[in-house]
Amino acid sequence: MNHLSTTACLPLSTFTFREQMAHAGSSGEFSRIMIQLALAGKLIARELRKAGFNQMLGSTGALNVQGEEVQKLDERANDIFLEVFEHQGLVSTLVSEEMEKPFHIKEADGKGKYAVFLDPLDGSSNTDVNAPLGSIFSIHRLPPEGFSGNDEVLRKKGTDQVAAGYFLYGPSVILVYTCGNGVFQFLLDQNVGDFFLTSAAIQIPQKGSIYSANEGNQGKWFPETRNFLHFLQEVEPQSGRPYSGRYSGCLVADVHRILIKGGLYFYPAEIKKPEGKLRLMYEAAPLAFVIEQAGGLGSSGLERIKDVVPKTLHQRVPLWIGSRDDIVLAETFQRSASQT
Ligand code: AHM
Ligand code: MG
Repeated sequence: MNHLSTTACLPLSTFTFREQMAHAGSSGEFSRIMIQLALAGKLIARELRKAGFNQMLGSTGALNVQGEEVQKLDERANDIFLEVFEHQGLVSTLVSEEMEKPFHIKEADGKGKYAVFLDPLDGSSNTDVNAPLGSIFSIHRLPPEGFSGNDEVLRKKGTDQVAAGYFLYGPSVILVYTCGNGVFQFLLDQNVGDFFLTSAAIQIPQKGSIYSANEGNQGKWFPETRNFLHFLQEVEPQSGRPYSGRYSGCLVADVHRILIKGGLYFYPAEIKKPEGKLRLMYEAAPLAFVIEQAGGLGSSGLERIKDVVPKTLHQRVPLWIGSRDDIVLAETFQRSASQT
């Protein structure tokens, strides 16, 4: 990994314009989208910092489109993303975990070339306990006629993503993203109010020694998944086992750890929920894009995540993501069952 310090003084805006201008005929539109996303990240980080003072912790009492409890901060984070793109004409459509239907921005009619998919606040069960949170985004190009109300133009494979990334709200706020030419990390300088490039061309270790999964669900898993977990826990120092378990309840935080340290995260298929828990278009596919760009793999256990064709916008998928060797091994266990 190429470690840069913030003294290199490369703010996100300068970086994205410079990158985009390297492409002939570029309009700068994509850089402007990244800057609006960064603005949303900064505003959400501010909300999280003061939530304890503003009665913004806890649930709204409502359920979202997924049937899950909506936290007040889920709703606020979703509103912030809408506010930074509304009236801009930059992005045509926003699809979010918190909204049943795509949100169409009328100012973009006839010019907005992009749709943005969002998990506005990932890991929101962590809000009440001051544990890490994230936001995930994925950008797709729309056909020239734009979004006409038919979901079909939005149901694109992960391989069609133009860019994807996440914000991680931890002890510091970071932005990690890829446009398909490597993975870049930016750190928010709270005093200056800007994101600065801190790492370029991030590479995930080829093999790790950490697994991240909700082991409390073992009884719901298929036997091959339990067997795999037990394999990772066996003591065999020459093959680097046992692995250490690390699980925060925030996908972004756990996958970021895996990106930097190696190993794998998995949220597998369950016997009663073979589709898994995580959402394809705004959780699994964007993180798979980042991890693949860093040299790792993202899999459903049987298929590359980026090749899964969405049937619905809020589709779920089992997710196995991380270091190349670890995911190849996990797939071997998953396939062993499909062959019996
Ligand atoms: P969310 O986007 O509604 O927060 O749900 C996704 C989260 C992930 O961040 C996390 O890895 C997982 O769900 C935790 O689920 P569980 O509590 O079942 O372990
Ligand atoms: Mg999430």
